[in-house]
Amino acid sequence: MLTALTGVFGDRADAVSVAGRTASYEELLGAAGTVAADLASLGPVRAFAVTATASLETVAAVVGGLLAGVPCVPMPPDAGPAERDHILRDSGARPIEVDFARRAPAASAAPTRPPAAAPEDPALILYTSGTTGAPKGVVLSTAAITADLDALADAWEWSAQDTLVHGLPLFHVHGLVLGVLGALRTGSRLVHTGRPTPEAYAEAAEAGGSLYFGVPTVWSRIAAAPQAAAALSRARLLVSGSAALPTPVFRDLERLTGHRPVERYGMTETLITVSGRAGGAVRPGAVGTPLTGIRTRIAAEPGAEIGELQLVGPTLFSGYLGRPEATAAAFTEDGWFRTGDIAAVDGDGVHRIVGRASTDMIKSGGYRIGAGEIENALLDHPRVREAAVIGVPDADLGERIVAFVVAEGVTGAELTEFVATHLSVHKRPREVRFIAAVPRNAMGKPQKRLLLDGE
Ligand code: MCA
Ligand code: AMP
Repeated sequence: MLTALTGVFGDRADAVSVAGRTASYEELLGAAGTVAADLASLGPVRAFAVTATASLETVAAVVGGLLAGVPCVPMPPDAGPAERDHILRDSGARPIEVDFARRAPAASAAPTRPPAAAPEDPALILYTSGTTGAPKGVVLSTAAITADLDALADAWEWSAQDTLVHGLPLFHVHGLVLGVLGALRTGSRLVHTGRPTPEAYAEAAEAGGSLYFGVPTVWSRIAAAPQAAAALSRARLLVSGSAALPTPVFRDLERLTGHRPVERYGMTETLITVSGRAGGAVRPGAVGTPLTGIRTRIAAEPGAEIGELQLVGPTLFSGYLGRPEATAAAFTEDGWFRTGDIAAVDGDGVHRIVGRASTDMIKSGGYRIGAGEIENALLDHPRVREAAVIGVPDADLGERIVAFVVAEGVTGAELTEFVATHLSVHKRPREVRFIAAVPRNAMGKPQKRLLLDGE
């Protein structure tokens, strides 16, 4: 997995830089070895958890888990107590703290032999929201991760000559799998900017950044900061993903940076499966063609050209942790993964994502947020009788979370704060609207599409 750390790419003092702190591979491997030794001393553990701040400590923890063959559960640093408890209880993971500077005594240092784990063993367990209920643990094997990173290296001509720049959270596929493990696998230098601001991305370009990752919100903020955007003209490749890149943002980036950004599509459960290619034709609104090893199909009604995107390939997850029924339900009878995304394939095989099957899955700022999880948090408030949550189109965030509630004696601000004490901060509603009743059909099922009627 960690080609770079085996020394193939040599060492350099500035191999990995996160939020202003820099380490060589040797220093990273030292800290990761200490984590691996600590994990070994715990005896058999199912998994371990780290609070995944944007830091060298998080990188060391994840690499340490790979060395020890113990799966890592990266937890959102802003998770409220309820979400944190759920993740720890559901995964059975042991929380650990990492001190980057500490070194294990030589006797207990991590073994230098290859990790005990087989490629099919779990490497990461990432918690992600479904349409209802609490987040589920997506189990990702080393084999799936390496298959994906190698396919992406191929698609993007990503190599040890690159300096990867991004500032994305380290508890999701985008920032962690692509943004950290991808750099280690290809041997490219990594500059994590702490936060993905236009100024930080521009500064990194002046310091040699060549490959840039961002969610559409990040790219739209860069497009609105022409000076910062101009600095990115020195880059080799700009890549957007996690949500749809609006065409006006694509056009603005092209005008300001001289680059046509490459879009790619993926999910926590499948990793990245479809992408544009470096040096290939790229068009706005399209996510490219399947990566090496991935097969896709559109499950369309007879005569229709759009339908659910389904896929198979070596990058798929091993299952939802401890939920065989949910895992089975995610696949068709003939074994294809049901993405829940509605797509079309153009004549040249280029895929376009045109929507999602369920209104209950919200994408805000690139974060995937289940409406049901927020509704449950709101319903825990003693003053709330009914709650319905939807994503409303938003120029900056793609969608913003809006909660419709039936409640008396409580303010919208209090309810927003209440959600933040339960769940991650980014799951707070941006707006709370008070209504007399949630519209329902004859069966009592909420009719969310009616919530915005009459506005
Ligand atoms: C946010 N704020 C709020 C509320 N929400 N305040 C009051 N009420 C609210 N409801 C606060 C924030 O805490 C922040 O405060 C300030 O408002 C600005 O927030 P925001 O606009 O959200 O900006 P941001 O904090 O800068 O976040 C934008 C972001 C972020 C950086 C684009 O959304 C982000 O990091 N997204 C990346 C998500 C991601 O990596 N997804 C990948 C999933 P303060 O300034 O005090 O902090 S993996 C995936 O999807 C796959 C596999 C794939 O395809 O990649
Ligand atoms: P997550 O599991 O957080 O990675 O979210 C996966 C979802 O993000 C997918 O099911 C899509 O709905 C959405 N997504 C990811 N990349 C793109 C993209 N390039 N265009 C449109 N939607 C995307």
